[in-house]
Amino acid sequence: MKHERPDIRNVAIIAHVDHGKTTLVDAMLWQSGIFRANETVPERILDSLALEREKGITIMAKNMAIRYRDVKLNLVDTPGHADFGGEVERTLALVDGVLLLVDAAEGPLPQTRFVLGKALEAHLTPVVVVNKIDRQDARPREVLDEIYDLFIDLDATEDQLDFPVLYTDAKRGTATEDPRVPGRSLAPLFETLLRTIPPPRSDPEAPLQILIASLGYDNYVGRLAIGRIVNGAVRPGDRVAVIKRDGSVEPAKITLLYTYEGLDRVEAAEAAAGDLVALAGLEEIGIGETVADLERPQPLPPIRVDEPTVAMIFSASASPFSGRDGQFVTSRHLRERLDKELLTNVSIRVESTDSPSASRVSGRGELQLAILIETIRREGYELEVGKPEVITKSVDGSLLEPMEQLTADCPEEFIGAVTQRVGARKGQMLRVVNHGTGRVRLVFKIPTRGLIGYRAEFLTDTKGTGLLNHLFDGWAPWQGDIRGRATGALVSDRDGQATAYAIDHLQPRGEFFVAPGDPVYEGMVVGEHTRDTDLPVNITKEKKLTNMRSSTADEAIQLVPPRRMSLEQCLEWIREDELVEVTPKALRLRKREPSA
Ligand SMILES: Nc1nc2c(ncn2[C@@H]2O[C@H](COP(=O)(O)OP(=O)(O)OP(=O)(O)O)[C@@H](O)[C@H]2O)c(=O)[nH]1
Ligand SMILES: [Mg+2]
Repeated sequence: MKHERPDIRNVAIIAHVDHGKTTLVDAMLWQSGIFRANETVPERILDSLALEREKGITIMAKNMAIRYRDVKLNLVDTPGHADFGGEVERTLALVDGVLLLVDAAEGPLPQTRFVLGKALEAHLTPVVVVNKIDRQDARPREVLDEIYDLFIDLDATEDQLDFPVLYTDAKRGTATEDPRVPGRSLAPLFETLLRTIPPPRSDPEAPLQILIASLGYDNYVGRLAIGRIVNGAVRPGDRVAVIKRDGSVEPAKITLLYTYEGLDRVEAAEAAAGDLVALAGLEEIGIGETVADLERPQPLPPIRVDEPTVAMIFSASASPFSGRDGQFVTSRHLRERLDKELLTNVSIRVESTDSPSASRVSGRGELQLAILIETIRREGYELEVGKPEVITKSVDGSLLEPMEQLTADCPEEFIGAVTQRVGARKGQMLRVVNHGTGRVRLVFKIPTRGLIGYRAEFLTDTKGTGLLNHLFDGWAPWQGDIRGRATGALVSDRDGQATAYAIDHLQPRGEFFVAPGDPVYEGMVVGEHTRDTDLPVNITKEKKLTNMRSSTADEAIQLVPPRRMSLEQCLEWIREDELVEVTPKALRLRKREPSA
């Protein structure tokens, strides 16, 4: 007989990017009464990392707990961007059900498919929420049909197809069972979750087993292992066994035990099967490992996470400017930082290379790697990174490369431009969906390689009005050559400072990335050439001052403002023989060999 915990529900909130998960969690927190009425609470409070706030996206999954009637609802908010899919996969190991959120206008998108597929595979109970019903272009009925189609396409069982549906306006915090009747609060959602999501069940005879799904850090108590008690119970002070991924078993002691209340972690005297907990004292534990009974240690099935598809070489900076801005600049610093990342980030890999100063870092996409670079840069590191490349594998003697399903949403008038560009990148159109709103959705199958650098082109081609989404779609034989950037680089031929005079004279040659006064060095890429070859330039040339008048004329030069690229744009722009130099203060591009 299984033992049930009617006082607990464990639910993950999953969706495509920007469909409103974190906003809905805000409203759920408010209505559960954890904030005082006059308290000032930032919007999307769970997006607490600096980069999450800046980019307006969730990067890491986060736990919280709210009380509704007599039930504790452990909720996990997950990221919707495909590059952070690993966060969703590890989260699903903690819960018994999912709240699948879908935008009432956009409908299911690639990541909706990915997260729902994972949830159905794990036999989790779904509750469907159609969000943003306040949107002018909301089409809730059609979207619900699309959701049914998606469930069927993913081979959902009869039980799973029997999901309840709610319509929400997460911004106002309302839910309703009928889209024609406006909701007044989230009560219908809370009631549905309590009724539908099964309470955690455990085997009362089984020894202690806790599955660790993430790691945290507390300044006072050190490493925290966060996971779900699958069987048994724990108290602080308990002696336990840690079962490592390789099967080895090590004794350990739990020094402190926490459960979740609202957004806080609170110390607990005991916790039992079904609850989500954080444990201190287990210094050596990793994600996917089991905390078990000391006398009868039995491992739980490991957490499965999809393989990385994109890799980049990270090296200690070899730039002439190395050490000017950063606190951590050596290859040892960098390697230690990357090793630390491996402890908490389940979906990246770090490998050594032939060069002692370089590591090969792989992940789910350019954005995931760019976020990692941006994070360590802000911690004071300097490094340089090469062009993102796809991970290939060889099966029975043939070379395979990762493929993606690409969804492009744009106004009808751009279909031609988009199709042509995707075609050149070896994309094949699978279908066109026209909702009759003037916008269309084009679905392609394309090598992951063809996507590198495509986002910028797509935004230009659609005059900034397009939406691009992609999802890993398996492996296929190598699709042949794809042409990269069509332009060469303008390369500084000496060290010095860029001058207005030089830039003014060189302007017809291309577009510059630097402004007068910027320090430059030999081999640094200072602009994009209009032709496909690289061009060495002297960007430091000063006008000979013959008299007062010419020097004032110099100041009157009208320069085109430089193109300042973000880290992601730099990564998309570079070729194989170029690098992005990253410091806490600057991003520079350079040739691998100064005078190539
Ligand atoms: N009109 C309207 N806008 C909403 C609603 N819910 C969320 N939004 C907006 O949608 C945007 C994205 O919301 P988030 O809550 O960050 O979405 P998310 O699903 O958490 O995004 P990721 O975590 O990055 O995948 C924000 O600008 C919200 O204000 C809604 O019900 N109606
Ligand atoms: Mg979010």
